[in-house]
Amino acid sequence: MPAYVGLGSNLDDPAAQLAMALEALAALPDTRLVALSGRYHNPPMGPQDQPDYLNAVAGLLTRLPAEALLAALQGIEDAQGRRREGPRWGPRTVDLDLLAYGNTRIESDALTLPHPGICSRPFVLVPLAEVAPGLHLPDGQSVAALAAAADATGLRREEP
Ligand code: A4P
Ligand code: MG
Repeated sequence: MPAYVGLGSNLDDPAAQLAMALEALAALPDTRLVALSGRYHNPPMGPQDQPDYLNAVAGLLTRLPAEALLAALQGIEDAQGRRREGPRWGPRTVDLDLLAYGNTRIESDALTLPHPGICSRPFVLVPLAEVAPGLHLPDGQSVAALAAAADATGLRREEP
């Protein structure tokens, strides 16, 4: 199954946090890391009294079920010292969001697919369109079109 993971960090050397998370993604069982966007510096969404974020999107091919993949992502967050207390949208060492898992739609307590933030977040749309320009969300929206219409003024791209 093709799956897309959004990575974000704004604490404890974000570039190193993203690199570590990518290594862990590449090492997941029954999973291959097949695509990686550039890294984007951008100002925080949510509380403004926190450092800027570094965001990227990874493309996976996986045989893990969606729930198991989410659990694995949370395991990587925990291994990198992610603390779950603190304000909503507060700073974090690493945040791994499962953006899309094939064409699957899920709405359970633990997992919403596609991730509800995709359409409103330029720091997700722009790197996602980079790795998956032909992707359509289950409702038919084109990720490339959404990215082209997004306000990307705050995004500054670095090579992967
Ligand atoms: N969950 C449900 N569906 C999913 C999914 N598709 N992927 C549940 C990941 N998690 C999913 O997540 C809270 C719960 O969501 C989990 O228990 C999981 O079962 P979390 O990562 O523990 O909490 P969170 O990340 O603090 O909450 P939230 O509301 O998901 O925050 P976001 O949306 O991740 O936003 N600004 C910039 N510039 N860049 C960023 O990356 N990120 C955030 C966090 C805030 N501001 C940012 C950025
Ligand atoms: Mg999250």
